[in-house]
Amino acid sequence: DEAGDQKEKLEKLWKLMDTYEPNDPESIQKSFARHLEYSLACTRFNFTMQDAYRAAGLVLRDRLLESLNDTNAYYRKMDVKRGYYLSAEYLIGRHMQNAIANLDLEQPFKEAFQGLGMQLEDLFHEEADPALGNGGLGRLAACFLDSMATLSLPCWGYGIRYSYGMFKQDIQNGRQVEMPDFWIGDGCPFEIPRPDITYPVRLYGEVVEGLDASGSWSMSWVGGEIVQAMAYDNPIPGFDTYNTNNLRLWRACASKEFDLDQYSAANFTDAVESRRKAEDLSAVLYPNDATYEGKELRLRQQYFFVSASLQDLLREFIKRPNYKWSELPEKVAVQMNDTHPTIAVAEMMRLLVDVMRVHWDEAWELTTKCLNYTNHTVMPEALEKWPVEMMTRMLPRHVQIIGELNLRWINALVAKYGDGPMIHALSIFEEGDVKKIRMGNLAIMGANKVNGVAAIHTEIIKKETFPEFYKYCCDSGKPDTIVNMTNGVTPRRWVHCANPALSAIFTKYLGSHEWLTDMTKLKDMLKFKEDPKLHAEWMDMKKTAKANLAGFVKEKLDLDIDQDALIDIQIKRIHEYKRQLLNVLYVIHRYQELKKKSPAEREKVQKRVVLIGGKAASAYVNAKIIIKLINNVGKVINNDPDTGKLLKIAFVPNYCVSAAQVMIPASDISEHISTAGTEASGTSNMKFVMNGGLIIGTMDGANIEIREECGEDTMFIFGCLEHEVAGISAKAKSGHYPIDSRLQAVFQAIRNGEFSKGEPEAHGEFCSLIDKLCNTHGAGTWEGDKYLVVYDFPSYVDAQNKVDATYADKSKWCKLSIQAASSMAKFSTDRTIQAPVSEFASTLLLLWPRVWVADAHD
Ligand code: B1N
Repeated sequence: DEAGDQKEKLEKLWKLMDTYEPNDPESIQKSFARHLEYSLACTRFNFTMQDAYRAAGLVLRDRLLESLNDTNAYYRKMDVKRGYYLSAEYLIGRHMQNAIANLDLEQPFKEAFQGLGMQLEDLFHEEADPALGNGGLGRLAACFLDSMATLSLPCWGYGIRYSYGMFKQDIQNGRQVEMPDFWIGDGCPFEIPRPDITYPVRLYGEVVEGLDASGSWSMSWVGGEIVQAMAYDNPIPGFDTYNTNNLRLWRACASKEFDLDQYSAANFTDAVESRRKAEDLSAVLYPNDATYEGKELRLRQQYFFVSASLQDLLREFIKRPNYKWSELPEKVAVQMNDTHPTIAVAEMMRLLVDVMRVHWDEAWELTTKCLNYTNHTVMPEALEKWPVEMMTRMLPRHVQIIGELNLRWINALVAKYGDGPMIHALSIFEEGDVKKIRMGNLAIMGANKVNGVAAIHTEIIKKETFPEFYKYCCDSGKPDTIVNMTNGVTPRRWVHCANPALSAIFTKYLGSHEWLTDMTKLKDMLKFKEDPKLHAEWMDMKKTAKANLAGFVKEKLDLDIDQDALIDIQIKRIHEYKRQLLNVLYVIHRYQELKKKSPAEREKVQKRVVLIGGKAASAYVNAKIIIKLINNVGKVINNDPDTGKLLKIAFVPNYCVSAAQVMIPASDISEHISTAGTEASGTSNMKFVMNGGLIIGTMDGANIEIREECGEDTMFIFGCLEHEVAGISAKAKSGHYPIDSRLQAVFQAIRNGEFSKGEPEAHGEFCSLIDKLCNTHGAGTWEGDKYLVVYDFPSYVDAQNKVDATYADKSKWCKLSIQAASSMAKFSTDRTIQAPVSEFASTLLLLWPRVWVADAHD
């Protein structure tokens, strides 16, 4: 009989597939040769390094597919609760080195390629750096994926497969020039296109009311246009576990159900053009960090990936035999990464009520139990608000749903507080000339938990960002709706891969690599912190990292850096609140001090190399001027024969994840100098300290907690405190505070044109920057020293002096470095991810035991 016949054939196939790809060096070499020839159509005798990288990528992909498939089958079999991370950004960085490490294939891969006359590192460099994110928010998402896989948690990431990632930054004549980043180039060997997994996503159109097929009254959203979301899967292997999770990214494709009428001869090219336009949806990542542009395409992107992801996860839920909607919160937890995916609140309601026919009240209960929201910034300009007019055109049904939700919400609030300020603050709608939908308010209303990303940030959320919501939570007996989840970073990428020499030291002294999955083990390093043998190895490790950095800087900038100098690094997005300006003003001051000294005295000054890197949003004028200033200051200082050997400053172009992996290990000191209360957390601060770098910084974001963990002596703190900022600003408005005489001298040099010789345009720009700081910029529009650069300058100079003085004692510095790096357990994303699992498992995920999943498919 036919069925029996089919079963027999399948069993044959299963038998054939019964073995996994072997991982000895020779088998890896064989797989490599096979992929070169049969997947890439090269010959074994003629291929480029790029081909070799691709073939090696496919060798890894085979292995990743095995564990991905087994893991999926296992999760299904165990009917686990699943977590879904919804993020518009994933700054994943290169896959290859990380995948090799996490799959525990470092040794055989090394041997395999050495045996073929190739260095693995050379292959790593062939990989384009996937930059599907702007900065900390996107990188956090990527670190979370690594930790969720490593902890064997059944959690997937969902996002957008942008064809163009974060732009490439070129520096021409000292200015930023943006170049498109077509990272996808000839295809990424790690991703798995899934043409069979697509969902329709509707945009525009209208809502019609009426009786449906079953005779009940309902709303249906019809017309408009349909874009198809096609899945691209990116396997995310865990470290020291067989589990491999998935990052599913959606690409927009024209609808397959095209309208035949449109394809009449006259309209043919128009019709093709409209299909092409649909595909633009996932073309490009918006390059703004901590601000947003109210662009319609951006809202389309957000809805597109949210709708596809929720359709996908609900499909997985209803695949389960005898599913009941009431079980949804036991099986599904969704984390919204900032306001970008918060249309999920309305989309979940639409899918449950309109499509799945769940009763409104139950749907709302399920939605609010499943969704959670992370806030990442207190900058008011980053909390998204969409014009009601725009959203009504694009998502008419969602605006109806939001209207209904808001009505109920407001009614409940009026009953509690009467009509008044609470209502105005908490309404989803903002009144005004242009009526708007506040996505932050939609998120807090729809979320089970709301979290900030560092202790100070969470307190600011309660006091300043959403104070009325916090009051409402407290009055309703649920103050713990707003919780803190201090950020982290993954030690696999940021210590083990970025700094193999340091990883080897830890493993050697601790006797195992367990610290890579349990960073509390590093505490045992503290007993060696005075050990001269360790000191020697530690300094060697820094030397190796500095040599790598020197090679990198030579290649990018043709600049020689003295490896005995103190390496001082600031790498992050260029933003006024992050105060790269404060850094460069200090460097000018340091230069002036050096110039004043006699040659003999100069020799006593600590040598320093200051490296600054980061991208400016393309429309951010002041940030771009700051980049130009850094470059111009570098040109003068680095070429001055009096000081060139003692002080260097350079702007490192195109800062990205792979650049970070080279730069961070080499730093002695790094700058985390935002105005108190402005940087929600920061995460590079954690990476630097894990690599034995010390911090000069303000009492802001995660700096505060790092200092708590590592000890006050390991951090050079300066600047006013968060609670002092308002008072200082208020005073400044009625008469500026005095400007430190050293800073006056710096301003004078800038005004004299020392850093803009023959460049009148740059001169004007530099002067406008510092005029603003001195509060003489535009009467009546006081912005002045908004980020307290002038105010904090003197204490910053003091802190820098202390850095030099401390660095002079090499063994003291080394001890502090060991002490700090060994105290960073709190800042592993493993801790961030695990915290909610044990604290409130019902809202996030069930911890899944680490298992071997070979028998997953029955
Ligand atoms: O998120 C990071 C934090 O460590 C940083 O302090 C914080 O600045 C960063 C709109 C953002 N906040 N907001 C953004 C990014 C893109 C965008 O379009 C806002 N990024 C942060 C991780 O918590």
